[in-house]
Amino acid sequence: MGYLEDECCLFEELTMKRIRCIDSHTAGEPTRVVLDGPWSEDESPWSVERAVHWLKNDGDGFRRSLMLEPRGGEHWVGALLLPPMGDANACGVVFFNNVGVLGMCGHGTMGLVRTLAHLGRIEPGEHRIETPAGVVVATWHADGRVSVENVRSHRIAKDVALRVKGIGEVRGDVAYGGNGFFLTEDHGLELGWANVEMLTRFSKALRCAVNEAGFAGVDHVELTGPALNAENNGRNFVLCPGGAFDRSPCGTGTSAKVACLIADGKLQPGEVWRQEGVIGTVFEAAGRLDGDGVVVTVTGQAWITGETTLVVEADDPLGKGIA
Ligand code: PYC
Repeated sequence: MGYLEDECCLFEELTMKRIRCIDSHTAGEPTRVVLDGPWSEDESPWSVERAVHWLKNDGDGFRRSLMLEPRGGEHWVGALLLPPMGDANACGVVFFNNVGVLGMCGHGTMGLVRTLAHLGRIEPGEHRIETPAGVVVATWHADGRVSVENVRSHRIAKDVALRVKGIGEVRGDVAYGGNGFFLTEDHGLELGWANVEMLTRFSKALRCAVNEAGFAGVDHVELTGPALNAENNGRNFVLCPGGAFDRSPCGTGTSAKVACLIADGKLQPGEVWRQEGVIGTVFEAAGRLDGDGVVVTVTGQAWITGETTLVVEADDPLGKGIA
């Protein structure tokens, strides 16, 4: 059933939209899998490319309804579930947040896989998922964990010196892990939950500086440092597009980090890197060399938090969210 349709009476059909979603969190970061797409039943299925085009052009109100307050919030990531285009694939997905469409999302893929299992649509094993960044291979493990073999990651530029307004010079790497990242250890800040306002302000200044330096594709900033828990290898704080930070260690950010570590010879292909995020939750990752990049597999776990039907009443002035 499409989101424009309604199971209830004709009056409600004319006055409200219902959108069924399954909500989950992956290591603390929420994902809202959207089951009711904007297409009509007689249309041929939408590909990932078509859904991205629609979301970027005509579907902004749909995204905003789901992601902005009062139905969402800036830390939410949405995942529009699509039918697969390739026979070998389980589904397609387009991730988005409060400011736009994402290329890939590691925690969101784990949330999607948990959701598909919750709905009884997949069994343990490997599942190929089409995303705007390319096909990723997710493994739903019998113990509840999810591994995501991400699209190929690579370092774009090493040891870039940024002039950051009000801060001075900050050096770091630019890398791709399914999204564009500026990664730096050069911050002198404590990577803790109590410090997230300062970390967010600092990271936003870095994002402006890296974009001004000509890296327009960088929309995530990853501050890295030593792990607080001795079982882990490193800790991070990741600013997502917009103003929210990732509560999880960030799957695409972990991929970018592993690609840089392998490029520097600080991590060997196949060696496990335990990445702690800003709230202390952990993803495990390991990479294998692939051409001039690294294919990183990131493992974590997601939990269902809600089976939601969002309602948008036709006369709601905030039907498309608070701008
Ligand atoms: O896990 O890749 C990720 C991610 C990107 C933005 C939020 N989470």
